[in-house]
Amino acid sequence: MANLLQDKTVLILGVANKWSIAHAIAAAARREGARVLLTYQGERQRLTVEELGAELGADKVLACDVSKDEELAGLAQALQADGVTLDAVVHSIAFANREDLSRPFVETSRSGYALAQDVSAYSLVAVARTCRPFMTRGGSITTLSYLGAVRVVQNYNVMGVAKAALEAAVKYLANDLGPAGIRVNAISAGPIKTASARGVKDFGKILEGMLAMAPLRRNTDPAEVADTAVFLASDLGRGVTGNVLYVDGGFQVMALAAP
Ligand code: 1JT
Repeated sequence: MANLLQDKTVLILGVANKWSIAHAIAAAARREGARVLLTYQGERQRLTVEELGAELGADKVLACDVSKDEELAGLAQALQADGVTLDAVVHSIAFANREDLSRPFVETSRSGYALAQDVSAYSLVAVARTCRPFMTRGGSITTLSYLGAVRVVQNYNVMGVAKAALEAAVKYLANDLGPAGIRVNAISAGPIKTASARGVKDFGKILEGMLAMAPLRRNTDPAEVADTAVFLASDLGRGVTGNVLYVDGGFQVMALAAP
């Protein structure tokens, strides 16, 4: 492609392994000539992300558990110390307790609800606030969502409610940061077999249903989600903010599948 991110620095949060959507986004950003910074969650993940970062040609790998204010402050300190200016930030982070993605939604505990909201939705607000001082040329913040935010998808449950909050946060952040030239958007990806999804009950059936119903008749490839993230991070996306872009083979428009 055409060096769409030449001379840009992109911070990517959420690389956990090579199946992570964030990993595909990092690879696409590098392909387009970006300088890439990665973060990892906790010491347990450090070596893995450092190795992936080296393979990807990432410039830096920084600590940041988004559920801890001290770690967000630490990230800011590290960016400050390196004199970094950020052009784009990708937030590809979510968490919920396994049992909350299988039991009926009505059974969700207060603590399970709060955890999903904190890690999956509030963290975008905290990351935006942390990164804003480094986005002095303006830029782009992109997060990842899923259709369960706006429709009932069996078992998505507490994550659906967290993604609904995330998509609303995208709009409020777009309004706050727009005057500084910072755009905020979400990509609503079709279901992808990441490590997080692997443990989900009946995930294979979700992928099969997608294959049968989506206009493109195939599952979502992390690389096509990554290319949309590149578009949003690049100057090509300069007029797009406060939006949710569906990268799902068109699944979202369907009501019933063709016979
Ligand atoms: C999390 C998990 C966030 C799985 C996720 C997720 N966002 C999308 N998926 C995949 C998925 C999961 C379910 C689903 C459809 C897609 C795992 C735990 C951490 C947060 O249900 C139809 C349950």
